[in-house]
Order: sequence, then structure tokens, then C-alpha cells
Amino acid sequence: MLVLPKGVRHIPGYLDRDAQEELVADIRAVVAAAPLFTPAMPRSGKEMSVRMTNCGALGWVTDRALGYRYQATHPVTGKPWPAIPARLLEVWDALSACPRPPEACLVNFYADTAKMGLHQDRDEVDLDAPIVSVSLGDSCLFRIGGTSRSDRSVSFRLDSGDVVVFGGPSRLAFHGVDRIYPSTSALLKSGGRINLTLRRVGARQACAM
Ligand code: MD6
Ligand code: FE
Repeated sequence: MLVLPKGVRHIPGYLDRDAQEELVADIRAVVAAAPLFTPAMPRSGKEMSVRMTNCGALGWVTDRALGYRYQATHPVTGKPWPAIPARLLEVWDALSACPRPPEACLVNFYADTAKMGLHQDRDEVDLDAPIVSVSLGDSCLFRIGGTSRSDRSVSFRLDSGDVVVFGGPSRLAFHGVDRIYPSTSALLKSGGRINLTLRRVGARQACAM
């Protein structure tokens, strides 16, 4: 049996097919207002293979000049991010054990060959709050280790409708997406995978973990 690191909770099939379809419609509206952009690594300017956008008061962005950061506006349109869909706030309320609402929701879109290298999410101040992650569309192989890059890691498959809650001693665990399994879901008409991560960003607040 696969043992996940402490603080990581994987809830397979948390969202049923109807809820997934409704959420995809919500995300299409977010993308219409805040188009996907291609993020670039700080300094090197190397482009990431995922495309991104955000909803919420703050959005996570990165580019060569200014690096990783949260900001209140879309880097291309300059407009504020659209609101986080109510359906996603419900997922946060049900699973985060954090009484404060998420301030940011990062939307990652993976085409068939996209992946995400091992990283920590550490641009937030409120590390007491977990990150709640929702997967839609094609499945992926997700990897998570410890708080050092060289720690042993485990990988497992995330399918459409799965939710991962990532907090406590694993809030700063290294994790990434090794690969997408193309054509494993019919949810998205043109294929690919969407990952939504709900985050607290600002000042620390107590959360019952
Ligand atoms: C992904 N997820 O599933 C990438 N980060 O596509 C993340 O980078 C992530 O799932 C923080 C917490 C949960 C996550
Ligand atoms: Fe992450």
C-alpha cells in the first residue's frame, strides 16, 4: 500500500461527474476573463510547459524580470483576476479546516506533454493553511517527497475529480507532475489536464489542522 507523507490527504473521486462538468464551465468563464499565459522562470526566462491563469484576490505569476510572486492583476491584460467560483470555495470549506477563505486559486493547464518539475510552494506567508488541489480532465502521475529536494518521494496517479489537501508537516514538501496520461478522460473536449490550487497567501492565521 502506498503511504503518503504526513499532512497529505488524497481524496479520489471527491467531485462526481456532474460537479466536474459544472466546475469546468466555471473555469472556462475564468479563462475567458483572464486568458491562459505562459509563465517563465526567474532569471533564465525558460518557459514552463504548463499554461496558467488565476482567480481570486491574488494570483501567482512568474516571469524572467520579476520572478515568482503574487499580484492582484493579470500580467498581460492588467485587469484584476475574476472571483473564485462558489463551487471551489465550497471544496475549501469542506476540506481545508481553515476558517479563512482562500485568497488565490492558481489554474494550471497541461497539454499532453506538459509536466511540472519538483518544487515547493513557498511564496505564501500563511503557511499554517493547507493548499487544496483539484484535478480535472486527463490523469497525471503526481510525485511528492519531503521538505528537502533529495528526500525520498512517492508517486501516485491523480484522476479527474480527485482532490489533494496538502498541509501541516507537508505544506512545504517538494512535489511535481511527472507526466500526463493523454486521453484518459473525456471531460475536456480537446483533452489535457486542469489543476486548481486554492491557497491562503497573506498573514498567518490559525487553522485547525
Ligand atoms: C498539479 N500541483 O497537480 C500541480 N502545489 O498540477 C501543485 O503544484 C500543488 O497539487 C501545492 C499543493 C498541491 C498541489
Ligand atoms: Fe505546487
